[in-house]
Amino acid sequence: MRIVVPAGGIGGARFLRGLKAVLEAGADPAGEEPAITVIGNTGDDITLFGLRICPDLDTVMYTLGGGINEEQGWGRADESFTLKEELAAYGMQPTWFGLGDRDAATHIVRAQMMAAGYPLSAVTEALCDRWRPGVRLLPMTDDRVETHVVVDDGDGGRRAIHFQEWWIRHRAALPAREIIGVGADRSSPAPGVLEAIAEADVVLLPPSNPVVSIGSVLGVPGIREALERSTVVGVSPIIGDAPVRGMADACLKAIGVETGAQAVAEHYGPRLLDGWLVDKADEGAAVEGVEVRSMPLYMSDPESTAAIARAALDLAMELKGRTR
Ligand code: FO1
Repeated sequence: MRIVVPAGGIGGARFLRGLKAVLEAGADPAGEEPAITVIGNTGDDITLFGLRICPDLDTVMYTLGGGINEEQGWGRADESFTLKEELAAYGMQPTWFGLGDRDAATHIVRAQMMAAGYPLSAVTEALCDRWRPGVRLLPMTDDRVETHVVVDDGDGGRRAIHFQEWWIRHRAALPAREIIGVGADRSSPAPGVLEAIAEADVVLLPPSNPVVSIGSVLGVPGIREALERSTVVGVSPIIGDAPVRGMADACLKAIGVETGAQAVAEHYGPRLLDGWLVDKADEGAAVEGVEVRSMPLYMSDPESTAAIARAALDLAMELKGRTR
């Protein structure tokens, strides 16, 4: 059973932990050695203090590798911030980014390998040699793609700021007039991405941010088209009229999509989606050409998360059977 999961940060990582639990429980319908390939969003990446920081790749790697700060959902457990304090003491900007000491080692390894000419995919593989996440973690592209957010500049004009500044410093409270994947149109899928999608039995879209996480992965030319040829089941990141976590509503508003389980499925579209899991609160959701099923979607603990992953996998296998 080969499963491909395009993923962002916290929601995607937790969903993957549940999916791993389902497959490790031997509940694998096809009976083969299960293999999960994650296509990680790199649009959140930022260069700070000479370091290349890849929040969504690191969140997946730490969460599945056992090093994540569980309460925050990002960064390392048992973290300290001495480096951050020392940089601030020198007046270095920015001070709003929570750069942890343990986390910094990851970024130093990455910066050193990239400076030596290794592509991000090779760096990610090397970092995963330590963390052993139990999935194959591929960046969506080895090219530089960064999500920037266009906001009002207060003088009647507009300016673009890096997604991380908008997300962390401004808590996504500045109305986003536009969200741009800088470099996306010139990027190409990282080595192995299109092959993994072509060989996948099913593709699962976790409840990651549909705009800046899943949307960024779909924005790499060639990836959406490849996914459309597979059997895809998504899990709604919106329950009722609010995101389960994070600030997906602020992102959806920026692209003119209503914050709703049905609206997000319509945004992904029936060419991409074969199935869509919604929470009981959204039971009435109906999308032309998409098989909608409802179940409790709060990933409140490992058991409920595994149940969601199980339901998504079962629906995908059911729909795959139909389209064969
Ligand atoms: N999120 C915050 O809200 N505050 C932070 O200071 C912060 C630092 C940070 C450092 C490394 C990293 O991998 C993630 C970090 N995040 C922080 C989370 C990050 O902004 C988001 O998780 C993703 O970019 C969106 O999924």
